[in-house]
Amino acid sequence: MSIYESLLATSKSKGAGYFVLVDPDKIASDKLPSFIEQATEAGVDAFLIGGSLIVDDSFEQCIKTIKQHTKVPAVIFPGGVMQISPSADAILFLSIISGRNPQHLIGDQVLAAPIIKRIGLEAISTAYMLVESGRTTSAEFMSNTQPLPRHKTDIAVAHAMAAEILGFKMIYLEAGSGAEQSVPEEMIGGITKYCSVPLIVGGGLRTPDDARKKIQAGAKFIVTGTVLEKDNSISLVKEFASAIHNL
Ligand code: 1GP
Repeated sequence: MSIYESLLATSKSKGAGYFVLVDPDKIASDKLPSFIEQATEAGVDAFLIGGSLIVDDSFEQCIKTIKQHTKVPAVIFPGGVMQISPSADAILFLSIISGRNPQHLIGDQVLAAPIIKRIGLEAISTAYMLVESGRTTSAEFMSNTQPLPRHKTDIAVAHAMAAEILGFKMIYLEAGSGAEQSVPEEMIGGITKYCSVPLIVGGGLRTPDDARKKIQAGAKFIVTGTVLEKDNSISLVKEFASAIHNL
């Protein structure tokens, strides 16, 4: 079974899936092993690894450490073409379809594809849709794209329809890491009403109740990152996992 199929099966059996984002720049390497082990025990369904800016060479080591300490899939969520590794289980092969920057629509993908094919890494084609979230996020600034207006559900739905017709396997509806406001439930509901592509929702989720609302609106996977970075709080991971699973 592919990682993609196993993630879908997990989401189906648990009601929704819980992904924890690990930014190698934001967790101390000596804290990573115990965080991964405890988060696995708390019920995390996959670890996403990546960041808009990775300023040291910790990326490869971070994936290796994660693989040593859990059987839960380690999936690259690349902030750029340098973030590809044979040590991971899969990569979200992203195209920023909310923007009109050709580099992020197809340019980076052309650079990355031969590497991914050569190393035999499972690529999960993912339509990445950035949504306006109150202030400029790193993803918005670094991708040099304009996010979708947060109150224009019809525009977001049309983008998601295009993603479905183009054959993307996932849609990642993203407010941006540390976003002031998370993605509106109305937008999630609009997209899932018209599109059957599994929806990942992340950015600015601070409480288990925030996550619960996104699932009730139709999200199949939830991502948290920033909220866990302060003290790598395992009790909070547990609370998120129980809010997300079996609603
Ligand atoms: C960012 O969606 C992820 O790409 C997670 O966002 O860091 O705000 O949880 P947070």
